[in-house]
Amino acid sequence: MKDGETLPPGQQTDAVTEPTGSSRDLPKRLLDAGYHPVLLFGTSTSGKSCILSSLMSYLRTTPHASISFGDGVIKTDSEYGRRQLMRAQFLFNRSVLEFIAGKANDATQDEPFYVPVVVTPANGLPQVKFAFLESMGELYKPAPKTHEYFKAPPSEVSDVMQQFHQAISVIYVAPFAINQGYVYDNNTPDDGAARREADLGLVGTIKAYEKMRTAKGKDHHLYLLSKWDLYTHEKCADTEFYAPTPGSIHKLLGERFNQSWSAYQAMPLGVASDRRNYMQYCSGLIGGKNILGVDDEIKKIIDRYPRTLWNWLYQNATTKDGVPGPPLFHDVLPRIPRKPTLSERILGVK
Ligand SMILES: Nc1nc2c(ncn2[C@@H]2O[C@H](COP(=O)(O)OP(=O)(O)OP(=O)(O)O)[C@@H](O)[C@H]2O)c(=O)[nH]1
Ligand SMILES: [Mg+2]
Repeated sequence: MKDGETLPPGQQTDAVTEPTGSSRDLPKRLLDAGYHPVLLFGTSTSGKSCILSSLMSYLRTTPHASISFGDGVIKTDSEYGRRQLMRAQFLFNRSVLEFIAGKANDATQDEPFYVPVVVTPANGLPQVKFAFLESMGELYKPAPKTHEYFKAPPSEVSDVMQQFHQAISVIYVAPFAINQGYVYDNNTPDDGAARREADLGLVGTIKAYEKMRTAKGKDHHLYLLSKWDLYTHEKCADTEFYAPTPGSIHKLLGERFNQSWSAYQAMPLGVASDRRNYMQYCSGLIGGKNILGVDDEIKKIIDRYPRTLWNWLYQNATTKDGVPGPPLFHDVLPRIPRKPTLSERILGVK
């Protein structure tokens, strides 16, 4: 290792493992400082970190809004807190800059943490603060040997679910394919066992949310079909890439993520039931760790994804008395699930 270089969090040799209970005051700190928590869930390699990097990269490489690190939210009076801060800064600075330079994130390790960011739109819309949960997918893997089949969420998640009484946004990440790179071909399902695990993992998350979330009424939910470029074999100019019909997404989700997609649509959300959306997402044309360079025209098409997701997040964070705030960008918003028509169900047509 060169002088001055830091190892990625998790590979730090002096890292001391402390009980995750040290996160206990985080919900209050986030509330007091006016943050909107964004919880991302999904098993390993579902694409969570790349989604975060693509969101932050987008604002850092375009003039629509500035994004800065939210200082002062993470308490640093313990080794645990200092590690949390360092990992959040590492993601915001190094991982995002590497992503912009064409390198995808490494697998996330250790305990979950939040990345506090402040988004200031250039056009005079209100500033909004977000705290993005970053965690390793291993935590959401089913635990078939336990009587409940799923592990309890880590305290960094359960504390926010139980003690944060304002709105949160929850994103359930279902990867179109698990294996990295362009491995999918139409005839051979690429990685059925891993996908079943990803599907069941999301069921566990949905059940945990139902059981422990204390303020469901204000929350917003998004079921996200990630790595969408693998579906269209990186053909981004194809309408199926940038504007697939609801029928095709419903069909895919029904086939590939039947259990979690069903559980998602059946979640008893009460007054928040219309705040349940879904969309496909592409963080970039990524093969392994390499993000392929694209021309300006394709970049604009791919950028629709972070724009749409930012729209959704920004509106969620600025919703007042059930009325969504203004969109950051005038792009399409994620859709509300609807029942496929008879012809879609029978023929799979769009
Ligand atoms: N083609 C393509 N590949 C993607 C995309 N997003 C992620 N990948 C691939 O999937 C791998 C894993 O993505 P991550 O974002 O690190 O997955 P994660 O959910 O954070 O995984 P853990 O940190 O292990 O929980 C990446 O290294 C990429 O190779 C995408 O939008 N398109
Ligand atoms: Mg990750």
